[in-house]
Amino acid sequence: MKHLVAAFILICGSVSAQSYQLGDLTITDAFSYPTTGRSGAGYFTLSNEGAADALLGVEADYPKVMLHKSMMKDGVMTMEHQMRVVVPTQGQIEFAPGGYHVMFMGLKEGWGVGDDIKATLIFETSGSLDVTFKVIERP
Ligand SMILES: [Cu+2]
Repeated sequence: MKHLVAAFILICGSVSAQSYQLGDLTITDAFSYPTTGRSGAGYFTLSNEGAADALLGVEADYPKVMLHKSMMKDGVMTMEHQMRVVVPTQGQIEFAPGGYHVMFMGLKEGWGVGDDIKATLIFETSGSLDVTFKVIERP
């Protein structure tokens, strides 16, 4: 019976089922898209119930991991390295395609649907939080 319940959760649970808590911070919807290249991006929603904090970086088992922000500059989509992403007091920030994202670089092999990308988010005051980015189908 336990097995049946687990299977049911696997099939019906959306990405949002998994959330991660660190003090007043909550991470939901941590996901990535499949990639065949040397880099991949991670996305999530970050809610803050308390005082302002800042995301300083991400650690993972890849040669280079950075916080990036995609933006239009003179009609060209560019990515800018972010040293510090502020998490406002009782606010929410979205890491999503076309905006903030975690950039994983130097991948040896691509990511496929169902892969788990493990990473640690480093916050200025709250400390560090382990999250898993689930690789899901591109919409
Ligand atoms: Cu990027």
